[in-house]
Amino acid sequence: MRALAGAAAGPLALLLVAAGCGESANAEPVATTEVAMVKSYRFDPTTIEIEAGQSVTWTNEDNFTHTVQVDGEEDHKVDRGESVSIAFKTSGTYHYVCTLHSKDMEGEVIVR
Ligand SMILES: [Cu+2]
Repeated sequence: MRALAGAAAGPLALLLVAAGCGESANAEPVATTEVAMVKSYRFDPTTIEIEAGQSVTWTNEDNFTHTVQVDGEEDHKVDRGESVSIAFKTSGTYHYVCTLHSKDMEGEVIVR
């Protein structure tokens, strides 16, 4: 029974595993300048891609206050329902965190 199921489901199972990887752990960069802080304690999307000179706006849709701190920059507090915009002038990969929940909330801005 196990061998039969394995033979039939083999190729399909591989496809499902590949699709699952793309959506979760290795988050593909999303081309957008808008990031939401969604319930609970998450940046969505986690990794975004923009052009040099664009600004990214983070909007807090969660029920808690969060912050946005790009590595090496000042911290920006974002209360519920509020937002903050940060301009990225130079290309590079910028990691950022919410300093209140740095274990759970982090993301990346890739500037082309
Ligand atoms: Cu937070």
